[in-house]
Formats: sequence, structure tokens, C-alpha cells
Amino acid sequence: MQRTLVLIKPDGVQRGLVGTVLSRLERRGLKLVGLKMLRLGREMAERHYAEHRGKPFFEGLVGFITSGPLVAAVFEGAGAVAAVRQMMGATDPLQAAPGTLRGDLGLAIGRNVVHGSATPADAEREVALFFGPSELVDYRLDLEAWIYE
Ligand code: D4T
Repeated sequence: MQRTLVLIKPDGVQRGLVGTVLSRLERRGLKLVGLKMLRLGREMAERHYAEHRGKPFFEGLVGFITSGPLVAAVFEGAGAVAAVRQMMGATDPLQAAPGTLRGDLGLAIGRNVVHGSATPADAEREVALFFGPSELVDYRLDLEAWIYE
């Protein structure tokens, strides 16, 4: 079973989109196994976006991601990394297909509402950056038992 990191970025939190994003991922069938709200410090933001260091948008990106609280979530499921990327849509919301999170909820590349790990290797690194082992919960989704017991 694969795990992936999702961030609802400061613009998503400010705009009241936390519930919408989490709900859409849950409805796809992905299982929520970790969840927290936090504000990133500069050091952690630079680590998270290390691959973009030196690019023209790096300073703006770090400034934005540290500008307010964000929500970090870990979702689990078969093919979770690709499923979340597919549901987020293209990085630039103007290129993202309608029906995707960014295509439905955003307009600007610098304010694209969500982050999702790009590859399984990135996901492992990013989940470990944001969550300690004790903050990730192992449980079985058993809807029938929940409803009828
Ligand atoms: P994240 O990492 O936020 O999920 O976005 P992506 O994985 O889809 O895209 P990315 O790593 O290429 O970009 C990271 C982040 O930088 C912002 N950005 C990107 C920007 O402000 N201007 C740009 O030209 C690019 C390429 C948006 C997402």
C-alpha cells in the first residue's frame, strides 16, 4: 500500500478549501492516515522545495509557503501517489483540466492550492519530513462494521 503527502497550501487554508480538498480525496477512496495543521519555517520550506533552489520563483515560493498555516495530510491507497497527482491536475491551474482540484479551485501557478508528492520516492521523503512514525495511524477501513455494529 502506498502513502503520499498532501499539503493544502496557505491559499487553500485562507480560502476555506481544507474540507473540500480532503473530502474529494476521501471520496476517491484514499484513506487518511495522518493529519495536522502547521506553519512552515523557512528552513523546512527550503528543504521541502530543495529541488527548486536557484530557480527564479524559489524566493516567492518559499515566502508564500511560509506566509500562513497549511494543512498536511498523508493519504494511503493503491497507487496513491499517482491518484493524488491525477486529481490535483497540472501545476499551473490555467492548464489543469476542469474536474481536477487545481482546475476547479485555482487560477495562478503561485497560488495553486495543493501539493502532492510527485513520485513514490518523493512521497517517502516528504511524509518523513512532515510526520513522525507515531503520528501515522494504522487502521482498517471497514465501513460495514462501522455502520452495523
Ligand atoms: P507542488 O510541488 O507544489 O505540488 O507542485 P508541482 O509538483 O505540481 O510542481 P513543481 O514541483 O514544478 O512546482 C512547485 C511549486 O512551485 C510553484 N511554481 C512552479 C511557481 O510558482 N512558478 C513556476 O514557474 C513553477 C514551475 C508552484 C508549485
